Amino acid sequence: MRIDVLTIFPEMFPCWLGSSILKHTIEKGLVDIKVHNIRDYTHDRHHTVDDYPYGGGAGMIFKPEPVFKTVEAVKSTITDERVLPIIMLTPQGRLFTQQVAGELSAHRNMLLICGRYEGVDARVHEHLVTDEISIGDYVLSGGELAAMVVMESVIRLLPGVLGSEDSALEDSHVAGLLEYPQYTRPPEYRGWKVPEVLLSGNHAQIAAWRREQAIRRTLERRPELLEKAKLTTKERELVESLKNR
Ligand code: 6GU
Repeated sequence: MRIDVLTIFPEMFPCWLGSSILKHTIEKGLVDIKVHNIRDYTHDRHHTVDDYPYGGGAGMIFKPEPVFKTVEAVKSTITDERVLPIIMLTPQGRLFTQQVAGELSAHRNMLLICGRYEGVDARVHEHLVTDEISIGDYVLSGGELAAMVVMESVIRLLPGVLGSEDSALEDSHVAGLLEYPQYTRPPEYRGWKVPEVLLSGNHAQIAAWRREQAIRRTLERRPELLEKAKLTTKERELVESLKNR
């Protein structure tokens, strides 16, 4: 997958790009990330990317021209003819979830535009972008951190990125449940013991225990997730009995 990121703060990306898992993924050629500075696509002496809002109000608004110019320049370097999602990161977007990450991971290319909190000229939204994504109901000053969040969750779903192919399947949220608790050595630490079943070597019992723990944890922390989770009749009964305690 190739990802092009458009930003006015390109200096925010190298540290994240150099972090270990991502670095290996890039070196293996599984993903290619290109960061573009929108300011490089301005033509005035001051490299202006924003301006005051028509009608008044606080903050500055991204001008349309530098954004259109950057997208058009980047698009002209993409030879693959499959659909190219042009995604704006903005608190006005649809909510980013594991399912959206899965959708995006199927594309050959994607283009991410880091918006800014105060706003982007509406013509960019109306005539340039194909999708708008928010990473949650809180406000960031710009879309850069959101773009990194989206990229990191999408990239780990690409074939060959994770060591064992099925480890992404066990993640929280994939099955609609939170993950069960994990333990490593020692078997006893400060008097706190690892649950006996995990030391038993009985794989069926371990799987059953983990499943139940995942359900209990989800009920306790994120009960709304259980409505959409795929549970057996027996598991639904367990949920009801736990609720009625
Ligand atoms: Cl994508 N951008 C900004 N500026 N704030 C956000 C966000 C995005 N998602 C949640 N808050």
